[in-house]
Amino acid sequence: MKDPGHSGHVFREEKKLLQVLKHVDMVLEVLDARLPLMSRNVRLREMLAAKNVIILNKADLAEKSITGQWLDFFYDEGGTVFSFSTKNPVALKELEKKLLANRPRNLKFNRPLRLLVVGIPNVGKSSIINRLAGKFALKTGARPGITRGPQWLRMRQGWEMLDTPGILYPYLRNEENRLALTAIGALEKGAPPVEDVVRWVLSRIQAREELARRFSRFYLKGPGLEQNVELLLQQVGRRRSCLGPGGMVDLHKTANLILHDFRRGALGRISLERPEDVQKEIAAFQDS
Ligand SMILES: Nc1nc2c(ncn2[C@@H]2O[C@H](COP(=O)(O)OP(=O)(O)OP(=O)(O)O)[C@@H](O)[C@H]2O)c(=O)[nH]1
Ligand SMILES: [Mg+2]
Repeated sequence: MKDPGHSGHVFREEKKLLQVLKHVDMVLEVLDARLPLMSRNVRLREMLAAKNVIILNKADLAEKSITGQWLDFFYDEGGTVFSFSTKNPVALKELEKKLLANRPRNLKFNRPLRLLVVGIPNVGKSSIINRLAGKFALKTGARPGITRGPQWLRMRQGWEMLDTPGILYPYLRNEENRLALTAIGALEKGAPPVEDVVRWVLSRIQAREELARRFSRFYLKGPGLEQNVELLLQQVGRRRSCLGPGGMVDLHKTANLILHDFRRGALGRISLERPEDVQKEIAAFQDS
């Protein structure tokens, strides 16, 4: 299958964004709080930089302390950044206040604030607008590609917001990026096999003792700290009766179960990226 990152569709959508950019006051770049760097479309950020505000959404699914570290990370880069969760009513009031505080100073009297919302698929762009609008005006869903075209919507605060379809980075060649983006539901067409996606999520969980313990407690009802991802998959499959012919563990079924639980937050808050890991990778790269 053709790599979704290469489709002409991406470039057409980017062009449309550039056309509206001059008519908006602020751009809300929505990232997934569990995966802020890999869920960032660098091309979009560069195109829209001047008016950019970053929102780390789905903060209810990410580890609080790590989200705090990411806020510092983006702040240190000189950006305006907030964390948010559509599940948290308090966060809504705070976001409204912060957006107002960041509006351009030269906004003409009586002209409504105009905001453009961008990001990769499934990070919650339409859900954030619905929350700000106080109604379910836009279709949302737990898969990428729900929003089909740009759509303006008037908010109860008088603002005008433009929802846009999710746009992936067009050169998505790095296999780890593809696994990670599939894990958070941003990539579907041409996605890697679910077993590999779950192996990747498990490798992230296994790398951190507290997450590994929590995972084992959830599935295996014990403190078992199985280090081998394949054995762990087998154990979960057996424990959850994901079995195929001859009583063999059905890996596909097991992986789907784990991915579903991860995405709905049943495994607890899990941040898949940490600033310290990224900094270590950069240091290793520079040493090599
Ligand atoms: N747990 C949690 N789920 C969220 C949050 N925000 C959105 N979601 C869910 O994430 C899924 C995607 O939300 P959408 O608003 O459709 O995402 P989108 O970015 O508009 O996606 P596209 O239109 O496909 O690009 C939906 O199932 C939402 O209910 C959040 O803060 N926390
Ligand atoms: Mg949408």
